[in-house]
Formats: sequence, C-alpha cells, structure tokens
Amino acid sequence: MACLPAELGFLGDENLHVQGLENARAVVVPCPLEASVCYGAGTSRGPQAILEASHQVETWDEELGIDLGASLRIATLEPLEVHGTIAEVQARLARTVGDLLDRGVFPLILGGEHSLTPGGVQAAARRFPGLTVLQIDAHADLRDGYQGHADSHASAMRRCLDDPAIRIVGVGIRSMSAPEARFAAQNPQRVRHFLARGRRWTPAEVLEAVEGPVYLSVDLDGLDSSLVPATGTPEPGGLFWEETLDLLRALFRERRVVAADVVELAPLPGQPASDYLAARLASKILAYALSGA
Ligand SMILES: [Mn+2]
Repeated sequence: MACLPAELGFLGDENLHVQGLENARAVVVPCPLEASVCYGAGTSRGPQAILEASHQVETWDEELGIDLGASLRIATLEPLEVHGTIAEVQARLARTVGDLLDRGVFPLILGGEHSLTPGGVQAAARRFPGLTVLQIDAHADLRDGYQGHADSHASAMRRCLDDPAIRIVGVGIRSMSAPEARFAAQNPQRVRHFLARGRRWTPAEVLEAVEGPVYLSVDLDGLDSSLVPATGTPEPGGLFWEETLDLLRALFRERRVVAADVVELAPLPGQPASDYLAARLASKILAYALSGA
C-alpha cells in the first residue's frame, strides 16, 4: 500500500501527515469507481475533487476545539485501481480495508459510486461480528440488481445484506421502488429506515436501532440536493448540514464506528460547493472518529 505525498493527500498540510502508514491513526482510501451510474456521470472524479477541496478546509475544528494537525495522524493512500468488474473492485477494496483494520487504523473511503460499499463492509464484517451499516442516503439501494448489474450502485445495500449477519439502518431515505419497499417491510429485523419526510426521529431514536459495531456509509445524495447538487441522482427533501453533524457526532460518541465511506460525488465544473461539503464532511468524520467526539 503506497501513500500519496502529504501535499497531495487529504487536508494537504504536511504537518498532519505521517510518512507512510506506520504511525497513522486514520487512512484515507480514494476509490474512483464509476461503472454502473445511470443518470449524472462523473463519480470517477469524486475522490480527486474531495482531496483538492480538502486543502481549503481549516484544520482547527471549532465544534470540538481540537486541531486536526495536533494529534490526528492521517495518511492518504494512492487511489485504488478500479479496472475490472465491480465485484473485482469490491474484492480489491476489501483487501485494502482489511489490511488497514488489521493495523488498527480507521479507514475512510472516498468514492466513487456507492457500489464500492459492499467491499468495505465485507472487510469490516469479517473482523467485527454483528456489524450494522448506518447508511445516509436518499435511496434505499435494496434492488436485487439493476440494469443488468447485480453489483449496481442501486443494489449497494442489498449486496451488503448477502451476509446474513449484517443489518442496515438507513437515514434520509426518500426514494425507492415498490419491490424495495416490500423487501424492507418483509425484513424488519435486518432493514430499518428513518425516512427524510417529516423528520419524525431524533439521533437518539436512530441510535436505538443501531446495534454492535458500525460501518458508516454516507451517500452524499442523502443530504438535500440544494446543498449537494453534484451527485449522480440529486433528490430534494434531504438532510441539512447541522442535523447530519448532530447525528454523526452522536453516532461516534455512542457506538463503535470501525470504518466509513463518503460516496457518489460527481463534481460539476465551476460549482465547488458540493466538493467542499464532501471534504468538510470527511474531515468531520475523521475528527469525530479520532477525538472520541
Ligand atoms: Mn443514493
């Protein structure tokens, strides 16, 4: 596993970085997978756009009162190879994330399309039995295949559920097909949705549904499309910034989050707000993960 030079890595500040992986506490894994997107294209450019936008993020975290540079040792890997089938990329990602987990570091994967998630989840589930996937997303992603791809991004959560021990808690969901709604209703012990509409839930209620160690998967379209227009399938009615952070902070405080991904950024030329939001969200996730929030 080779690392990017510090000035090209996440946050870009050489003071934040360790040379190589030896002393890292968190490792950013760029995964520019784009294979099954059906609407807006461009997720292959997502990881690079997040890394570049992250160079504008302040390392002082005003909420936690900590400097990301002082104690949080973050390394960034070179982008994962994404040639071959989606299943092959998932397997490659599972090996990389597995290696990082075995080193005791926190992996944060930057996508890339959502179909990468089953690879990260597989690696985490093998090491942390009883894993729950906390999914922030507009879409249920419970299709059993889509447009000829069993591993489509529209099937990301369904593929995670191929492991019978995995449970999904979805937050911000507001778009699904009739078969997906039926599947969720028929599997209440494995799939729990907190719908975006009406927000009739608190972070505490979401956490009550989250058992065991957690893999956090943030599809950026879970946030409102006015905040993040640069996704393949922008949906109105999503989460806003503050409530997203409230949920994430509570999650990291109350549960053991072992790995995370931020996926589906499809950068729009001349519109940096989505890229910057994704970078800021990634830095908040690392700050919560490494500070004990
Ligand atoms: Mn989605």
